Amino acid sequence: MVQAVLFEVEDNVAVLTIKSPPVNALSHAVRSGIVDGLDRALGDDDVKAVVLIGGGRTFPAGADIREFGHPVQDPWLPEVCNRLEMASKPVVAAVHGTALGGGFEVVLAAHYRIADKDARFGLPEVTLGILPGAGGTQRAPRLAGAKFALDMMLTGRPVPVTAPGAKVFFDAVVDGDLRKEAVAFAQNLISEGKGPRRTRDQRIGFEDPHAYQNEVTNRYRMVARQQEYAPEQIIRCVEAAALLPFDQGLAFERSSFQDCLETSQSAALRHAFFAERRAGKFPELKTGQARELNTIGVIGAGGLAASVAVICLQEGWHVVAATTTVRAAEHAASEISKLLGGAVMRKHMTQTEADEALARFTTASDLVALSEADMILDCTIRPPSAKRDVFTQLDAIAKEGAVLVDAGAHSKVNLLAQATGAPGDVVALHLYAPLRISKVAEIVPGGNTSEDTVATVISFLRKLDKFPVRAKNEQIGPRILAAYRLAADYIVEAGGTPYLVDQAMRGFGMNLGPYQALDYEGFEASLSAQGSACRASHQPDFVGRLQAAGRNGARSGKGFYLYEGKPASVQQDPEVIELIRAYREENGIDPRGFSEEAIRYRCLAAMANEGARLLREGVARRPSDIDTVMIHAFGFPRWQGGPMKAADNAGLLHMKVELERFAREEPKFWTPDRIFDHLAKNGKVFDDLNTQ
Ligand code: T1G
Repeated sequence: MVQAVLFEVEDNVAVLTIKSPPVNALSHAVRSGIVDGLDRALGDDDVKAVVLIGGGRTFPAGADIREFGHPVQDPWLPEVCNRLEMASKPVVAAVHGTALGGGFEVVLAAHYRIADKDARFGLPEVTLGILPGAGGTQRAPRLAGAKFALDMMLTGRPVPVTAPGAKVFFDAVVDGDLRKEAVAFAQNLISEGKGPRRTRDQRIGFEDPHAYQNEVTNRYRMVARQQEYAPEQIIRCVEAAALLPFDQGLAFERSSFQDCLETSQSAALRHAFFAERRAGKFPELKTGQARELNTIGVIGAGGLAASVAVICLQEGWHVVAATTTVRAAEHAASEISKLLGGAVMRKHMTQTEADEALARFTTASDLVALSEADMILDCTIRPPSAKRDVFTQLDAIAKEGAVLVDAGAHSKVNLLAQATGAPGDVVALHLYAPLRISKVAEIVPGGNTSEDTVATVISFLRKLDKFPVRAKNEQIGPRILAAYRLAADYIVEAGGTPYLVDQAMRGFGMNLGPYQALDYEGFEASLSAQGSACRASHQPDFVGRLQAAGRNGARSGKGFYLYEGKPASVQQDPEVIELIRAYREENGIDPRGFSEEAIRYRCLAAMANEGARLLREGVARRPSDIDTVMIHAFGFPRWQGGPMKAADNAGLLHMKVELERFAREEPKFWTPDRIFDHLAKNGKVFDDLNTQ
C-alpha cells in the first residue's frame, strides 16, 4: 500500500511529508499516517522536533470531502489536531499551495508555522454548508481575534500569507526551499530550547473582549436574513471560543459541525462542489492538447467584446481588438480604457497593472490585424450568413492552428466551420455576463471541432477561473432560463402577480425574482435572448405589453417595477397589475390564487423538466452540468444544489405527477419528459445520471 505520509529524520528533526495527490486531502490514510508518524517521532529519543509538510502542489486542502456521508474512520481529524497540539516536542507546520479547511486546522494545531511566500490559507467550510470542525473555530480566534477569524470563516475566501493580518498565524514567510527552511527553523527551536507552544493556551485574540463581542454581535445581525444555516452556527462557535474553556468549546464546535453536516443544504453544496469539477471532464481532454495562447484576438466593439478584451488583458495576454470601421475601433479602445480605469478604481488592479495591460493592447479597423492571434473570439451578434462571411475572412487571415471562436449568442458553429478550410479549429463559446463575476461558460463544439481546439478553450477558461461546461448544438442556460420565465408567466397569466412570483423565488434563494431580473437586463436584451424559447403552444407576452406602454426595464425607470430617485427605490406598480388584469379579461381568464410554495414548485418543475429534455436531446451531458450553469450564470442558490439536484430533493415521482397535473393546463410545455418515467420506474434520480 502506498504510504500516505513519509517519515524521515534529518539531524534530530522528524519530517512527515504528506503524499496524497492531487491536494493531500486529509483522508483516513493521511490522518493515520500523520498520527503514526507523530507517535514514531515522539517515541524516538534522537528526534527533538517535528516538521509537517505537504508533498506535491500543496499542504492539505482540507478533509477529504468524498468521505462525508460515510461512517467516520478513526483517527478523526479533531483528534489528529489534538495529538499534534499536545505533542511533547515542538511541531512545525510548513505550508505551501493552499492550506484550507482541515488543512489549516492542522496548521493551527501545530506549535510553529512557516509558509512559502506564495501560499494561501483559509477556512472555506461555509462553502460546503458546514463549519471548521477540527478546532478551527476555537484556535483561529485565539490567535487572530473575532474579526479576522470570522472574515475567513464567513467568506470562505483563501488569504495570501502575505496579507496584512496573516502575520498572526505565521512565524516566518520564506522564499526558496521550504523543506530546508522548515528543518532549519526546527533546529533553531532545538538550539534555543524552545518547546511546544500550544494554540489552545494563546489568548492574544481575546485581548479586547469588548471588541470581540461587538464583532460577534455585528455578524449575527449581518447573517440574520441569510437562508443558509451554517453562517450563524459559525458565529456561535467563535462566540463560544471566548466564553468556554477550550475543550468545552471544541465539544460545542463538534456538535454544531454535525448539525450542519446533516442538513440538505450541506448535501447540496457538496454536490455543487463536485458538479463544478465534474463539468470540466470533457471527452476531448483524453487526447486533446491545449495550444499555447499569447495573443488573443477580439472582434467587435460592443460590451461583450470590451469585457472579453479586459479580462484577457487582466490575465496577462496580449489583446488585439479588431472591428471593421475606424469609428468602431476608436469606440472599442475607449470602452476598454474605461473598463480598465474602473477596475483600478474598484482596486481590482493597480494603475501600474492597468498601464501594463494597455501596453499589451492594440486596436485595428481591419481583421487583418488578427493574423498573429493564437485565438480569435468573434463577440458580435449578427445573422448567421454575415457571421459565415467573417469566418471565411478569418480563415484567410488567421495563422496556422489559430482557434476561431464564435462567442456570439445562438451560434451556428457547424455553418461557420464549413466556411473555413480548418473546421477543426472552429468552436462556439457562450460566456455569461457579468464576465468578471460569472464563473461558468459553455463550450459548444461543432461536428468537426478537434480535441486540441476544445482543450485550448478549456485552458483559456480555467485561466479566467471559469468552470467549463460542454453543450451540444446549443446552450444549456438560455433553455432553462426560458422555461423558468415561461412558468412564471403562466402563473401571472393564471392569477399570480409578478411581485408575488419574485417574492417567492427570492424566498427560494434566488438573488432576484424573474421579473426584477428582466427589468435589470432590459426588455430589449431579454427579448433577443429569447432565441431559444422552449416548446409551448402559447407564450403570454407581458414584456411586449409593457414595452407597448413605454416601459423597457430599470434603465428606462419603468419595467415591472418603478425605479425612482438615486439610488433607485424599487416599487411595485399598480399600473402593471392593471395591465395584466386587462390582459386576463381580454383572454377570458378567471384569475386564481397561488401560494409562494406553489409558485416555487412550478418554477423548479419547469426548470427540471426542461433539463430532462436537454439530457434526452444530448445537449447537456449530465444533470450536474445543468446545475453548474444555473448556479453560476443565473444565480440559482448554490445551497439548493441547482435545479436538477433540487428536483431530486423534491422527489421525482411526485414531480412527475405534478407535471402531469400542470400539463392539463398547457400540455406542450408541462408534459413531463419521459426521463422522469424512466427514472421513477427504476427507482433512480437525476444524481444517478451524474456518472460520466
Ligand atoms: N476533498 C476531496 N477531494 C478534493 C478536495 C477535498 N477537500 N479538494 C479538491 N479535491 C479534488 C477535486 O475534486 C479534484 O478532483 C482535484 O482534487 C483537484 O481539485 C474538518 C470538514 C484546493 C483550491 O473546501 O477549493 O476540511 O476532479 O479541480 O482548481 O473543518 O480544490 O480531479 O477528480 O478544484 O487547483 C475544506 C476544497 C474541506 C477546499 C484546488 N476544503 N478544494 O483547486 O483543483 S471541509 C475545501 C478546493 C473540511 C474540516 C472540514 C480546490 C483547491 P478531480 P480542483 P484546483
